[in-house]
Amino acid sequence: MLPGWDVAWDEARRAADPTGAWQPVRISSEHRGAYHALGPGGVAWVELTGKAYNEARDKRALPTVGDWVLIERWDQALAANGAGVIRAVLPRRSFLVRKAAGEATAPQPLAANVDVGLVLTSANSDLSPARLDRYVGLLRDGGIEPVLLLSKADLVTDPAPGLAALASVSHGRVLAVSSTRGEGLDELRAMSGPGRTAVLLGSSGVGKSTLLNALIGSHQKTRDLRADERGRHTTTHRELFVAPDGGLWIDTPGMRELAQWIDEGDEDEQAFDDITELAAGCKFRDCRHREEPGCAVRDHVDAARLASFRKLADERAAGVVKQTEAQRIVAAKKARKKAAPPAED
Ligand SMILES: Nc1nc2c(ncn2[C@@H]2O[C@H](COP(=O)(O)OP(=O)(O)OP(=O)(O)O)[C@@H](O)[C@H]2O)c(=O)[nH]1
Ligand SMILES: [Mg+2]
Ligand SMILES: [Zn+2]
Repeated sequence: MLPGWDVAWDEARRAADPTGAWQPVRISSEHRGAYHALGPGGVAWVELTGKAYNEARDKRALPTVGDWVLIERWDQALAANGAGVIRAVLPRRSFLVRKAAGEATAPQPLAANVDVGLVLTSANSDLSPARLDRYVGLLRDGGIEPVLLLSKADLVTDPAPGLAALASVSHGRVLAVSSTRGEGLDELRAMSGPGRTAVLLGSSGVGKSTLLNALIGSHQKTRDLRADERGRHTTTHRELFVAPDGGLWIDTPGMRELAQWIDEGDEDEQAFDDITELAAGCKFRDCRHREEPGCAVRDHVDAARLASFRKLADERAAGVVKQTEAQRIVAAKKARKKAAPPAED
């Protein structure tokens, strides 16, 4: 079995599947309604039935990266004979979900069954207490231990002030790391390590994928600073990797705004970083800076600027609806294809 599987998971499996007919595997990435899963024998495609997909109340009811799921026809899926069918999602031990912003959006699950959330801030750039505080809040809400990392520690002469600033945001652990010098890697492996799952979080370019490569020797794409790619996301989707020592690590694309739930390669809200910072002072976490009471943004941002921010938010909201509908249609089509009687068995 995959590292991380234990007696308690085995019990959960028996409760969901008393005859033991289905194979437990772990979701490693998500691709518009279909999934890659890691299990005995390697990686294979798995997917939900159209019925299960359509019955899901919102995205929280669907499998996400890190979920343990039970699969029918795993062996065929491994042999690349179509996709395995997800029959059950085992109850989650922890669950990282990004909050919704605005009425047309819905909560977005980021990862399930994670033990440690590593939030990176690069030592050579300004730290944003508001943003870090949101990460810490989301992690704690999801039952995940937050650890704040000062990344690229080799770029400063003294990491102590940076670490002190991080410590003032979270009462949890803080650690300086340098992927180029290999500093802090042993401490990180000790925090997560065999059988445990860690998720790497933080803005684009802070060095999440580079750190993962240093930790586990995987081949995640990292940004080439020689190319002019400022603001571009290098990692484009969330993915679970298994380290040689049996530690499990989830890489994520940088997120600029945690309350927004379109991630994966979105950059225009960078232009509104000032609003994002001020928004930390709003009474409501999901404040849209319109009519909400206790808004800290409305009175401090120039009207024209606020108008363009709202326009972007509206476009987003419309885009969100389109995107989920498109995903639904793709999944339904696939499910119909699968529902056709198979040639054999
Ligand atoms: N000096 C130094 N540079 C680093 C370190 N870690 C990463 N970098 C550089 O920072 C840049 C961004 O690193 P990535 O690992 O691609 O950043 P990321 O957080 O994965 O970014 P996204 O995938 O876009 O979210 C690359 O050019 C790295 O070489 C480090 O420890 N020290
Ligand atoms: Mg990356
Ligand atoms: Zn507000």
